Amino acid sequence: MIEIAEEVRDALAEGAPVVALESTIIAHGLPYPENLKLGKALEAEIRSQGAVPATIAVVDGRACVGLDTAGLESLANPEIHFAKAGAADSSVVIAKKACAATTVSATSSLAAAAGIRLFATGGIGGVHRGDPSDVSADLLSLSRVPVAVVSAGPKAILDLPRTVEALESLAVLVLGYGCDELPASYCRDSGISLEHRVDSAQQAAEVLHTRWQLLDQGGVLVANPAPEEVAMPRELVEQWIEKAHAAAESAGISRKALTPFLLQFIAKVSGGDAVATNCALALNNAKVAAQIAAAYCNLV
Ligand code: PSU
Ligand code: MN
Repeated sequence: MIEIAEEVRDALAEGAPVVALESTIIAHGLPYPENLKLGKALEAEIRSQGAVPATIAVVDGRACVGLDTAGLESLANPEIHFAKAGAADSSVVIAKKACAATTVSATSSLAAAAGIRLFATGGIGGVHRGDPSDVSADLLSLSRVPVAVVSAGPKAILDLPRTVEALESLAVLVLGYGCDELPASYCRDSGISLEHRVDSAQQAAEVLHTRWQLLDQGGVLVANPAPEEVAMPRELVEQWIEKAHAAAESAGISRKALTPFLLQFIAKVSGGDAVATNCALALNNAKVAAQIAAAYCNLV
């Protein structure tokens, strides 16, 4: 059974806004202690917008929707092992009573099962560069579950044109949030234009309401660019990404380990700047997700 924290359950029962948060970004996407700081700050940001946060992870086989402080602390602790679980892995880690951080794909399935519609993260997975067969399960999950993921677009390390094509094939709606160009996590620009744009939480909520209540369709990527003050120039980020891929190749890293490896490499080579940007954009996504959740609640 999914364990929904009392506060989250109460909010859902009252029709109050709830925002889901993933745990892989904390366990595998950021170094300690920045990861713990971010985990707490994301929850605080959602609360300050009047919504209830629900960080999702598997703890000793319990599928938790809403973690307490101790849960967040163990997730962020580098000495406690949390596996990285995508949607396909969740049943195994739950049945084996293991601990796992959930990726966007696993988190969105659990959020949907709990009745949560809005979900915030940093950047989503997609099609990897150099290996178009390495496609994140994030994309298929988004196509299936009626959840809106507010992110700063796909991660910059990915093959962005192929990622956008895949999203289109899977009928995932990509909504630019105040932008006409696909943002790519650290960077506000990608050179890829978007067809659909909204300019407020209210407009976004109206699209979501139509998509789910009228059309019974699947997930949405709300692409919210990193704030200007923290966004990084594309040329600089591209240099890091090239180095990161070369390092991954010579170390023989692929598949599931690839994304964490690339992110860790970039965190180091940027002298911590990429970590600061990733945290700031994730916080901005949490804020927008909470605002959209509030507007959505008023429509249903
Ligand atoms: N965004 C980040 N850091 C992360 C992730 C996203 O800034 O660690 C995680 C998310 O959980 C996402 C996952 O679902 O990376 C994608 O991994 P993969 O490419 O292996 O599917
Ligand atoms: Mn992969």
